Amino acid sequence: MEQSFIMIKPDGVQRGLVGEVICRFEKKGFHLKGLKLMNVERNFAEKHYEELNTKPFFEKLIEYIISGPVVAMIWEGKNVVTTGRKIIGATNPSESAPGTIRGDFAVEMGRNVIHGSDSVQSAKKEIALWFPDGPVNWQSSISHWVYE
Ligand code: DAT
Ligand code: MG
Repeated sequence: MEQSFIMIKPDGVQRGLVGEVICRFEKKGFHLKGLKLMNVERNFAEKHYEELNTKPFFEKLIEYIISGPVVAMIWEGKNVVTTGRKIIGATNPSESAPGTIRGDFAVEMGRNVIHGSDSVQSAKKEIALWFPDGPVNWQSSISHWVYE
């Protein structure tokens, strides 16, 4: 089953949005397969965002990600990568639709509350980086009420 790496950024943690974010993924029918609250080191944040390291906003982005604890999660379910990005909303909160996490809770690109993997391939890479021991092995006992 497909998995995505979802991270609540420091602003989301500070603003008390952890429960709200988890609630949206849970209620959708996705299953939580990994969860931890952690402070990330600069090197680690740079590795996570290595594809953006030539962008002019890179340094600001790293400072933001290391400015407080983040909640790192693995979510599992059918099309969770694409659907997770829809739940999260567009990168720039001024363009994120109402009803999305960024559309409902964010104003600025540099304070956009949450990260979600942009492809199955990057999800695999990000999960390996953030969860070197892999996901927690469990199966939801109500899966047959979500999946036909
Ligand atoms: P996303 O987080 O939607 O996957 P991304 O991977 O392109 O977006 O960029 C990572 C983060 O970097 C994004 O959440 C906010 C920030 N960012 C992206 N583009 C930016 C820009 N043009 N100016 C400032 N910050 C930007
Ligand atoms: Mg991205």
